[in-house]
Amino acid sequence: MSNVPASTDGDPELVQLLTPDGERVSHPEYDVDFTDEQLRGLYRDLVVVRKLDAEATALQRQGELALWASLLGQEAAQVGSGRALRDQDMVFPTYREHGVLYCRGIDPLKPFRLFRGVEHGGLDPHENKFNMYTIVIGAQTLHATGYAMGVAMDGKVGSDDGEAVIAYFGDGASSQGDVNEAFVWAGVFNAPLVFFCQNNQYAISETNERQTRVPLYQRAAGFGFPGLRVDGNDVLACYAVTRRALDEARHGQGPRLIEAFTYRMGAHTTSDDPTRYRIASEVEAWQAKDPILRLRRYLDRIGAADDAFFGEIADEAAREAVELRERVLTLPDPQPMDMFDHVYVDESPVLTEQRDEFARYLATFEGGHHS
Ligand SMILES: Cc1ncc(C[n+]2csc(CCOP(=O)(O)OP(=O)(O)O)c2C)c(N)n1
Ligand SMILES: [Mg+2]
Repeated sequence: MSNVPASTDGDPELVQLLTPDGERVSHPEYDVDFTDEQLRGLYRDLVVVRKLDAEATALQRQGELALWASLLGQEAAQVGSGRALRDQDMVFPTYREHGVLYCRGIDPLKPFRLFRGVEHGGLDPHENKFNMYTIVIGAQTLHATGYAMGVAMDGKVGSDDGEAVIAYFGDGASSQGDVNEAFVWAGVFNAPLVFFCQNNQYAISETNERQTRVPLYQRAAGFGFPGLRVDGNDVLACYAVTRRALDEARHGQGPRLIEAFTYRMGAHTTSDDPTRYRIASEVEAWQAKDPILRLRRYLDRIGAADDAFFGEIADEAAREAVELRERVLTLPDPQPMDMFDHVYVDESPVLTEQRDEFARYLATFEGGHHS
């Protein structure tokens, strides 16, 4: 028996603007008027990020990636929140935020360097205001808190041009000490930070019942800032609540917690087999709440898109996936000496010594024989 109220459609606690049937509903507090062009743009993002993600899973299955953490099912949470960011905002992702990365305008090839094992990070956090992927669960929430406190100390909050920070994490991460410490610090220092929890209902094989006795968004109250739960499969609602929370943070109103209630449709990563711990009917029930399907139904319903448009988007996504595949397969392997680069800004004498010694060692392999 679950102690956590299941989030269903019509749940008054759940912010929703688009039902699974593609019906637009209004919300007294959170509503946004989207133009047809914006709606088509969001649909395009959802389809492309899903397609690129499927390509990545295929590449891993073919031995071209060491690992992949799929975003399948979480496209709306990522695209909605990702498109709500303003240019000046800073992002701290986990290892699954490929959709946010895409919306940030970052080359989708970037995370593949990490998952192919040809680079340790492969991202300059300053270039697009998007930190490196973090695999240590919850650690990025503390990094984000420190960064956001710095933003406030630099006087960059308090106006429309203010900077806000968003930290992504999962339902499982909410049990980590790091996340709870981040809540304390962000709360008492009024940091301009949006905690964006994608509750995909699993921490590998562990369910929500093993993480919490209350809905996660309610935790925020204990730390002294507001929290809300949004339908994580509704791209419009995810956009609306994130936009508002970021704007409140940039104006100096402090942190907010958004719990995007969604479902991990795929495996935890390509190393996982979810059929070992969950039943098919549960997955099927969530297929009916698919984030892409509901937006497509809505676009159809209001006549904002036709079959030609849906076909074009599918073709475009397929083209992007083929291009990505080709680029992944031609990523250069690193040279052994590269491991000494970027260790320190100013190299230490000990490292120089090690570098020289390793170079001499490698030289003994010249000619292909090592005796
Ligand atoms: C500090 C730490 N402990 C354990 C792990 C192993 N681990 C990797 S993913 C994961 C579950 C995370 O679940 P959640 O926060 O819900 O994120 P999701 O994978 O569902 O997106 C765990 C325990 C880790 N990477 N780091
Ligand atoms: Mg999870």
